Amino acid sequence: MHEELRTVLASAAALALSVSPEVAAAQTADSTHAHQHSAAAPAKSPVAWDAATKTVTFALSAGVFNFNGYTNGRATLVVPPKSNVVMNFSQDDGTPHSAIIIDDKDPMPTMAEQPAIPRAYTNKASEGLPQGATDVIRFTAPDSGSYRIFCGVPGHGLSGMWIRFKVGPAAKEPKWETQPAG
Ligand SMILES: [Cu+2]
Repeated sequence: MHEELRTVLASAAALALSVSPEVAAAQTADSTHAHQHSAAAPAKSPVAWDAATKTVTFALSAGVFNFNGYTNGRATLVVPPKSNVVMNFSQDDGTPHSAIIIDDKDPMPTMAEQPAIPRAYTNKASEGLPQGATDVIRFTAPDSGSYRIFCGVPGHGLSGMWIRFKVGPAAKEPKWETQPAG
């Protein structure tokens, strides 16, 4: 091996060594912080209600194969009949994810098919949106019904990436109900 090449390789290796531990430490610090934050401050409600316009605004975050930290139907968004639903979707995970409203029934589909409510899905419902992407889902709630907010990327919903969406015939305002993982 030429001496010059050897030197270049050695400094490349040194650079890699000098950078990686910092990056690793930063990532560890970030994830530690995120865990402490969610443990210390149980999520404030992601739902807001404007009674004058009957509008439900819901912050829907795609996490690591979960929505707002919940999987397998352990969180439910309940909305009043005929309310205007605005879901602000944010894709906060490194794996592509999407959201689509499907019927509350088993067996679930493998991936996104037709939404159970017209227009109730994100862009790229089957392919998934990349990390950092946002989308707004807008639709009018029906009179009643039980649904699931499901990730349409193949296999994600079946692996647990879904929560519940219900139209409560007697609901006067939206509610966000959660249960512990188990
Ligand atoms: Cu997904």
